[in-house]
Amino acid sequence: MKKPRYLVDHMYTADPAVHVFNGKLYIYPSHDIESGIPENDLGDHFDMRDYHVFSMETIEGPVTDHGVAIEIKDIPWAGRQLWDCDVAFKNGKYYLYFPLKDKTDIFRIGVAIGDKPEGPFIPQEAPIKGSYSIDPCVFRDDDGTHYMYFGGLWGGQLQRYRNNKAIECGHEPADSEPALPSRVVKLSADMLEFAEEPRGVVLLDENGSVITAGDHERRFFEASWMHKYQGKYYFSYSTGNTHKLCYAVGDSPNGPFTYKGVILTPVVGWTTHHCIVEFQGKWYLFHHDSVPSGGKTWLRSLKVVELEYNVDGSIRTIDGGGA
Ligand code: FUB
Repeated sequence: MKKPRYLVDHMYTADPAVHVFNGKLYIYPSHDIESGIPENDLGDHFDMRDYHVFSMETIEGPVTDHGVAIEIKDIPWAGRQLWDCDVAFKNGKYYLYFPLKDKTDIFRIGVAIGDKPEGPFIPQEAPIKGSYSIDPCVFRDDDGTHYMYFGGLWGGQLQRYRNNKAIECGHEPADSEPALPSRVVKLSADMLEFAEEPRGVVLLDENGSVITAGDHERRFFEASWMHKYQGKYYFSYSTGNTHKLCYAVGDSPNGPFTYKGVILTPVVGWTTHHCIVEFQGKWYLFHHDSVPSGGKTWLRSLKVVELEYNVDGSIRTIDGGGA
């Protein structure tokens, strides 16, 4: 598959997290809707209220919509805005991790449990203790340990935290200071808690220096994803206001990671978001753009394209088709 393929045309879908469960691909996207809320830098226009789960038996074959897996009205602590989610499997249960603003308009990360990959998922009474910000991605390492990567700037509220504590007045560091990092944390054995304090995901440049806040072409913004290729850990993310998907490689799930390049150049639409998954012997990049909605940034559509590596393990850059 060399040309990107749109996956869903009966609703708007974004922020894919994709896993292989029981030999099939299961897609966990955000469900974009027309909320009527004007676009702003806080992302109020992304006012999503439920998640649908999709599956595919082959990459070229039909995409099945399994319907609503969980709704905001069923989440006891809900305020508003169900953003990018992810799902992990352990001991016969599926765990859906989702960011949602609580009743005080602070993003927290919740967890809901299901018996099947397509749900339904039953939410816990309260968000994960110590959780904040958005875009959880859960990665299972070969030893069975699960790690969550999370965080996002601006509307994702990451600039409101230092050392896992809320600060009085959220702000980004000065341009010459280290950029605010994504976070990584080991999950507890029951998958419902953080097993430790989240740590910063350190991104280094080619000289071993920490990427700075002013380096908007390379610094982390949101949309963390982790995959392992040939024994190396590939941390990938969006640069937000420069609209790229980039990656950095390391030897441990906790990092540090050395910046390696661009996976996807900008797409049509402000946000870019992705996941990388191996299926039936090939690697794929799932992502989104706003072409089908005529460029409306809050109405996005899922796509998939094959991802290719060079022999040295670097990823071949894909053209996103945007500006
Ligand atoms: O879908 C809302 C937000 O837009 C996501 O959480 C971000 O990653 C961006 O795609």
